[in-house]
Amino acid sequence: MPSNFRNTIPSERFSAEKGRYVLYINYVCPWAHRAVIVRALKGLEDIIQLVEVDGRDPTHGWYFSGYRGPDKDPIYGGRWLKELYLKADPHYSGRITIPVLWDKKHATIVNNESAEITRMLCDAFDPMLPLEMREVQKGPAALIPKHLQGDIDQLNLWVYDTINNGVYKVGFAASQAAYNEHVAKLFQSLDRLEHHLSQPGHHPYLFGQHITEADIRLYTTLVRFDVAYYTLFKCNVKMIRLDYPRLHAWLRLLYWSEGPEAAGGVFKSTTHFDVIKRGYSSVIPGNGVVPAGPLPYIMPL
Ligand SMILES: N[C@@H](CCC(=O)N[C@@H](CS)C(=O)NCC(=O)O)C(=O)O
Repeated sequence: MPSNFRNTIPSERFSAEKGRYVLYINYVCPWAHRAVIVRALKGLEDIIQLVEVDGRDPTHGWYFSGYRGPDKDPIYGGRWLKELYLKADPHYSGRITIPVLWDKKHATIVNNESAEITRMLCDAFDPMLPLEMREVQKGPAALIPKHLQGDIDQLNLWVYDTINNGVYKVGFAASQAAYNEHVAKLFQSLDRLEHHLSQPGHHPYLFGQHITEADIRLYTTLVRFDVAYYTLFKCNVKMIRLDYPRLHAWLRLLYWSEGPEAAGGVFKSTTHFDVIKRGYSSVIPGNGVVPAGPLPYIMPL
């Protein structure tokens, strides 16, 4: 029975401590990208170590390639991410996925579910941050303001099912019928978001004047849409840049933002288009040739 690494910080076993945890990520991955953005927006760079796992082998999974990121695990010296999973649970037989939030103290995985890691990072380390960085202190500018939590959760739910995960259901559909079903749901949801952004209190960001967790979760999928999912995952009914003016404006606002709301430009600095294009080209059956366009990868503001 595969383990589930679904622990929480803070908890009795996993207290919030500086220098204790490591976030293993890859820049192709939209799930890892969420956690990377929240870590930066919350100013957790000195509190949680970030390690890039660049290589992916079809048989053994993620490894430290040395091409991007280190050529071995900086904590234990291993070559494969799998080694960390097996250290955490010698009987582990599930998928070896990123992101991984690792605890150096107990030498184990705290959590490997991006939605939970992302949510945790929003406030778990707040007691060690300056007052103005804490969720409670930020009120309406918090990543998950109290009064919006229900709305954010609700939006996250259908965005996850039909968009974040939806693009994968389309891209890996095993039959025409499955493809037809999921591609229809994907574009219905994008249409719904386009409408959402036209409603009062729902722009420039999804819930008004401030970036919330919902924006971050949607961003990591939509910034990959035109450059990867449109061609490589056959999500090609419409393009964000050509067919969704409000979503396109929202996407560019986040990408190009260099103000304090984006921690000086974290959306842009963590979006590596070449890595994304090469990564998705290699997971789709074929010869790995990377498509040239669309150019530019993201339009100016
Ligand atoms: N539910 C997981 C999914 C993470 C996930 O699927 N990550 C991909 C990279 S984008 C992965 O590591 N795949 C490796 C595999 O499935 O073998 C999460 O959101 O954290």
